[in-house]
Amino acid sequence: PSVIYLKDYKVPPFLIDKTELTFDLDEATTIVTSRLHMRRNPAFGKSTAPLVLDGGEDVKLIGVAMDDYALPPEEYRISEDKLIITATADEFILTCETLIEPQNNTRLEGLYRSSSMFCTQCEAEGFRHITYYLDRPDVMSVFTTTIIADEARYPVMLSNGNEVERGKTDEGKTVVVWHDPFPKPAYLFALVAGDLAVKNDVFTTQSKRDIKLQIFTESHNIDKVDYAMEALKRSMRWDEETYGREYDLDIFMIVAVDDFNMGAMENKGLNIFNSSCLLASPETTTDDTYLRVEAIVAHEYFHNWSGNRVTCRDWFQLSLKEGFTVFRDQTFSADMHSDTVKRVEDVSFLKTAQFAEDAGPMAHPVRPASFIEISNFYTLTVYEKGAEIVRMIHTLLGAEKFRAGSDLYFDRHDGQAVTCDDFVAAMQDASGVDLTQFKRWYSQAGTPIVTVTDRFDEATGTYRLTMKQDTPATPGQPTKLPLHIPVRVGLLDQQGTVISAEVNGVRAEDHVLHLNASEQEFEFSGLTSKPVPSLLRGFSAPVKLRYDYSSKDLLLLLSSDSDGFNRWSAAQQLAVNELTTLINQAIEGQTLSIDSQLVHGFKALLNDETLDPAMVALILALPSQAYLSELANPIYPAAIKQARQYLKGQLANALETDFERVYRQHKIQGEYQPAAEDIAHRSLKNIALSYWVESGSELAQQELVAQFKTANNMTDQFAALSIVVNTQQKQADVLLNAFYEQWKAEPLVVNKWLMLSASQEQETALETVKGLMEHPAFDLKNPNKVRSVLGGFGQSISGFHKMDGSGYHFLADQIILLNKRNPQIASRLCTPLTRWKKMQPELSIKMKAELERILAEDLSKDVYEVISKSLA
Ligand code: BAL
Ligand code: ZN
Repeated sequence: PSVIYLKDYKVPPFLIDKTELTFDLDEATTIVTSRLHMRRNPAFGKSTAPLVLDGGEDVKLIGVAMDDYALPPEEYRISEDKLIITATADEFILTCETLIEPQNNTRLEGLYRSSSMFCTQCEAEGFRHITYYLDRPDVMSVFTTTIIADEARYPVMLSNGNEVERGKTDEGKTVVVWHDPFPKPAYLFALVAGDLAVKNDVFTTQSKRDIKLQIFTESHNIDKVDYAMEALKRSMRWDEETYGREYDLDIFMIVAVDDFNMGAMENKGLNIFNSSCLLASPETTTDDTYLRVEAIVAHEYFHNWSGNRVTCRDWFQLSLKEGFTVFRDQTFSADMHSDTVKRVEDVSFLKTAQFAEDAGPMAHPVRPASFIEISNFYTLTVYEKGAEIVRMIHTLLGAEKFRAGSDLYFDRHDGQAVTCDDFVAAMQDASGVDLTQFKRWYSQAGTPIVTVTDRFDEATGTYRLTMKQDTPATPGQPTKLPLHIPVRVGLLDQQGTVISAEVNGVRAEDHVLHLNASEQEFEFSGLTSKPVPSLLRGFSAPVKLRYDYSSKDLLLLLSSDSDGFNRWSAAQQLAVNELTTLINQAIEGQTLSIDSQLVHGFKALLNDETLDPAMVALILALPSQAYLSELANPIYPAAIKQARQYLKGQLANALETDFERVYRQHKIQGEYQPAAEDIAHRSLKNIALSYWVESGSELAQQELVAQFKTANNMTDQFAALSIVVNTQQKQADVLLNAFYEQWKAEPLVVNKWLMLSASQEQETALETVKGLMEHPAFDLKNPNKVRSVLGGFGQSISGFHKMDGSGYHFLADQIILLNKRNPQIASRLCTPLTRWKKMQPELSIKMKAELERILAEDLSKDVYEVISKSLA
């Protein structure tokens, strides 16, 4: 497979001003007719270059005509996936007739069937599986789409924009025409047809236009869209208030589909969602999923401006829309709920998963320089680290100038396909803040390490911080340049009072320091004693911070810092320190033992009623297996598991009565509400219950089973089930069966059941997962089910990391099986195996052998890229 480089970018030789599509939808075959109003691109310069259109091996060309002249076979050729037409005029209408087979489309890219409906997924390069086209984001066109289908089976026929016509063919089929006045790249095209139920609503914009809102689902799910509809309206209002962005079309539609590779897709005016990211009801949906639904509805809606009105010039610029839109959805969720809780969750995820990606063989810059398959670059780096870059710009500019920058960006580039440089230029031009060095964040991969040391000069009352930055080498980037890193810092005195100090003549309690050299010193004056620094407040930059905090310092920050994020961060560091000691003891085969300081810290936490229960719950959750693996090198999975279990057990035994009290205190009476306050109480109650049960209390056990049986919401019921599965193997089977019987008619709940069942820690975990893949509830064609079972299995240390390598072998078999059927999903499944270089030696060689076995197969571009780079 060939490598595509950013440096080779050229503007397109041809443009398509108008795209007219007709879909004759049919069970067996669909005929697509396209009329493309094309002309040579003046920006390309004078040229006689042939017209090269992108297609797919699954697209059969029936005929092609230029200005109604049917081209004979000698006037065009098909080479690999391209349709090449040598002689063209400067301006012409190209008509193409193609045949596709949606029901045989298992890749779920292009037009395919999900349950009884037709739907599409065109980002990044799905449109070429529908018809021949200039399938690149800088070719923006005005689309008119005609759908012809049997109305009895497909009463709902949707595409982008507004419905402009409806009629009948001579054969009695229904014809619906949609027109989208906004020019867009093909990746934003969408079509849906099916027998769907709809929920209608209206949103009145700031300029008093009424927008028709519609959410479509299969009829049995239409009672689960109220929350998404409300979230949509909140998002529309928020984008007006926060960014001044108003919706542009007269109608906004969302459709839920069961078989979907991604979470959701922002097609213009017609978002298509994985049903797992849209449907919600108290009985079937957990708090986490409620929040996820709200965030994804917002994310896709926000793309209407950051992505659709202003789009990407090429796929290397993916973070232009994704990083910015993730930042927008994170801020939205923070505004809807708790700022600190949201920040802790986002940072936790970043430090666990994106840092691991940055340290692995697929590490790449937020704006990659090359790729084989763009689908492999819908990554945590492009999304989450990309959002951190936008957040840093916000920190450097301040809220007001950032808004001026975003206004300028949208005004300047409305209707254009642009680059990350254009985004930064708008921010810089509107604010006057020089972002030249800052732009290195886009091109340099790897997580910078910031090492901080300090000195206090008693005679002058001066406190000095020395900061060094160092970014480790990543594939293709052996050396790195210093970045511009905003480090937000505050100081506390030894009693825990936040103190103000002067930096560069400015006295404040909180300073943003600009670290832009390899090593730099910062001076704080006007102090009377050596302070405790609160570093990287709010996680002001995506870096690994190294500072030699004592446990006493961390406890002080935990109890007293005015920055909520750093209070959590201090607690996490205390727990990581303790767990690191325990992991080392486990690796060495020593008896495990803990320091009592952490117990005292946790006791104080459980008894401080002024704290946000959500924050206490986040701290009690302890650093995850995955995060501890990211920190470790090499990784000993069984030792990490043992250490976490031991620590949890010790805390549970020492604080049994505290956990019982907290559990009882945070029980909520009354109706379920997915509101921040209630979510916080439930999360603390449920984590307290898990510790209380861990202590071995009989009473706790009774409460647990009662909660499972009588809960009026899925959060509580599933929390109880998870505790049972994680702590009591014997009971687990009984309750898992009961749960399945209760919920077998609800596929999204069954997916949660599949995941939990597959993640069990037991000697027979591998047999369990094999059994699940044979279960009637499993379906290899459905990405959610594959992710549930194989993703769940990846969490089972005793299953996946079995010392004989059989867990890895099993996963490799599934990757090979899915490689051709659904390359995107197969490629994602490779991730755990790509970490082989960091595993303990006995496991590392077994993982590597599986990667080599996969590489010997005839691979899709997607899987080939990940596996070959992992072995390089
Ligand atoms: N654009 C793909 C799905 C998303 O990021 O919104
Ligand atoms: Zn997105």
